[in-house]
Amino acid sequence: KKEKLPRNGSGGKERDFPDDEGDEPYLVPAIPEDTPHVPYKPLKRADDEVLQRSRDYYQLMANRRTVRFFSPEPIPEGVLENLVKTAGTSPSGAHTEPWTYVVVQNPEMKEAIRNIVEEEEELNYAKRMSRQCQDFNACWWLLTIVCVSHADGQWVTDLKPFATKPTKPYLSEAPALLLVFRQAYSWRPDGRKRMHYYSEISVAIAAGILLAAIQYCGLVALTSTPLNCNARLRDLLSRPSNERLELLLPVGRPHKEATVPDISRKSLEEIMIKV
Ligand code: IYR
Repeated sequence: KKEKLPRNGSGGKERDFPDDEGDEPYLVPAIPEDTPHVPYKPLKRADDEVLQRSRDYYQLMANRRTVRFFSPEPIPEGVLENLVKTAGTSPSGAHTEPWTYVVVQNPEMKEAIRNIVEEEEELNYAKRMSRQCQDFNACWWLLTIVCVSHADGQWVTDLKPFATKPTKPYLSEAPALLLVFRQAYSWRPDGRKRMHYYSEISVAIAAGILLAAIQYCGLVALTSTPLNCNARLRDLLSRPSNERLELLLPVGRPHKEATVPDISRKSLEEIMIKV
């Protein structure tokens, strides 16, 4: 069999749509074609109740904040399971459910994750997010001659109000870490590759539902997307090569002295346009 080349000129980069297996001798959907369609009759709510619930839910979500200081108090039994089940209700391309949620509560494993993330973040802050790296992309030849310093770039500067640092005590202090992996594809029972259409947006929606569930039950999280940690964390957690770490959420209760930056959100007028 001839080796397949990327067909859309993407140079083999990851895309939303995987190559189909067009030269397979037969095409059978991954979910049976004769899947019955059944009535869906959720509870019908009156208009005023719909309005009240939309207000209440907005209030609940408006109180969500990204928290960087955690209390070590344990999470009640069963909560993490319910949160993951809720994230698993998310819609996904062709119902492929392209996610794996790794829940870490073991202190040694949290520490091992922290070590990897801190090591990479040292490099991120000093190099990957720094001026040297940003300018290097634009003008590598000049920089290699005149500049070897690690001056702060725009990225590091833009993060200053949030007081983020390469050291991440919350990774060992929070009672649980929830790592969201995206499956770029999977395998069917017959051994063929199963396409995961729109896996990126599917996992992003699931992450939003997960954050909302965490807020609803009264816990807090830190939405973090560690840069350049994928391969090492995937290996540490024994995840397969079709999976990619998209999100690392420390989850728990805020430390009693936790603070958050005093920032506000855009107004409705700024984010909504009615046509
Ligand atoms: N991942 C780094 C840097 C960072 C980047 C963004 I964009 C943030 O909103 C926050 C942090 C860190 O976790 O420190």
